[in-house]
Amino acid sequence: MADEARFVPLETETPSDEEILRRAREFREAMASRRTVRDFDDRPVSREVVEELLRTAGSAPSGANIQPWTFVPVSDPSVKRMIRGAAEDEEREFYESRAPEQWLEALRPLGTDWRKPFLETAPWLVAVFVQKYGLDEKGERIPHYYATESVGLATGLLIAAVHRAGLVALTHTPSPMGFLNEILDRPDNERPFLLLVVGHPAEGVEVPDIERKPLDEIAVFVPPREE
Ligand code: IYR
Repeated sequence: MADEARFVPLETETPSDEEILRRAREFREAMASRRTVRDFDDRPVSREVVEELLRTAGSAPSGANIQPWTFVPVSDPSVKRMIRGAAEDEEREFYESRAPEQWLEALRPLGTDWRKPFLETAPWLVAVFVQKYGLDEKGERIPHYYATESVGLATGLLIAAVHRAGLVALTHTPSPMGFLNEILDRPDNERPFLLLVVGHPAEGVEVPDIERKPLDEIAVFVPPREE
């Protein structure tokens, strides 16, 4: 029966405890140098590279394995120009009137403003959409479970893949992002999740002097309990 659970052996390996610790450290160190960058070089990145990055993103776990994501990579200059225009319209509104003072205060250390030239400079904009529900052949809605969480996981893997490849990314969230459906011709069941700007950093780029929280501020280990 097609919809019964079927299992295949897990492709696995059994590294030693030392090897596991070594790899955990190595990956932690590799990821520690990842930074969000807002100044991009116009050096191209091949479509083949982007395809590999997206395959990694598509390997994320998802609710009921529905894989409720659509990635829309854009490199065409005229489409990038349209996206920049629409994003800057929203961002100008945001910075000049919509954003509460407290929000602007929180953003100050990042040095951002409404101008988004990177939306044209960077070689790729990957619009990430959440499929809120699916559609069967008859156009009936198919429920999706934990769709937003799943797309968040896939995007995290995508960001890690970008870094691992030696590229940089910016998670850009113009708000509202509905213009992405129009410009990129996506259907109503897809909601924009974010726009990932991908490419090479501009020469001599600087990033905000901000810190990551130490482990003891992000993790609370439960002590072993006495019986
Ligand atoms: N979307 C705006 C504002 C912004 C909001 C957050 I939360 C950030 O972490 C960074 C920026 C912009 O892209 O400038």
